[in-house]
Amino acid sequence: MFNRRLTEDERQQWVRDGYLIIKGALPPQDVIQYTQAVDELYEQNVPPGERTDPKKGMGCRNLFEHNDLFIKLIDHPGTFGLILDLLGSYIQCTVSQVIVRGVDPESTGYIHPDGGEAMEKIRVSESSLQLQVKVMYFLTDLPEPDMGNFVVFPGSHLRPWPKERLPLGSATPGAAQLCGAAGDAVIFPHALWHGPGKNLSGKVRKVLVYRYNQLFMRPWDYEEISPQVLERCTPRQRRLLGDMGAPWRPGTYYRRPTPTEQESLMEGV
Ligand SMILES: O=C(O)CCC(=O)C(=O)O
Repeated sequence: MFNRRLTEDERQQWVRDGYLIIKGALPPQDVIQYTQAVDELYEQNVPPGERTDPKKGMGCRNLFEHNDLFIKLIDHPGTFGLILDLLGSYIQCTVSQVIVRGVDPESTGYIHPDGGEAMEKIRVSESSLQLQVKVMYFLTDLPEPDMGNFVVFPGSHLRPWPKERLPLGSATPGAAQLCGAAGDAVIFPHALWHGPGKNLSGKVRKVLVYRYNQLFMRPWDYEEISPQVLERCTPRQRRLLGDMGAPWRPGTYYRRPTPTEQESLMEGV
């Protein structure tokens, strides 16, 4: 089922640069459907008079409540095999987010590692599973820089985060603005210095961001997923949203809930 697994070259690139670009992670049909779903959210969140203003961005989280398409993306065949290769299978999907980034010529960007005050000081070694991995799906073609591209500092996942040197931006030496096409995805760990670049393109840039963590970490977007959403999920998706299939007991999020459940949910890998 999961048609993309990490190749040896990709593993080496991940260790060295700290990110991977997955060309065509979403097929064209999916790009159309997800763009429509994002546009619907934009209409719900942005007042009619402001929708034609390319400066008007939007952020929206916990997408599962809004549209079942966003549930499907939890274990999308174009990326989920890679998530399992990088994190192992004791994981939870802890963020689902739309970011529509408006035109913003003055922006210096917002470069950061993920996870907040404590997690930004933690870096895993090259032989470790990751603590967290994010997948950003481009829904907009980004053929050149300064279109609101995602900015990364290759190799920065191996270095301490230099808080005292802030702000870093897309013009800072070492920064790389990632170009690509709608449907491509970038996968990156929490420790990589990253953020949005300037958008001078005259139009908004749309992405979807899904974050996966080890099961023993807390979700970011929600405390618990609603029963209404869980009802609409497959067993694997429910498990990936933290439903362990049994009431909580000590150790629930540290060990497999039953001897066979974990393996059966990852079948087809
Ligand atoms: O919108 C962007 O390009 C940046 C998103 C980001 O920094 C994040 O998801 O952590």
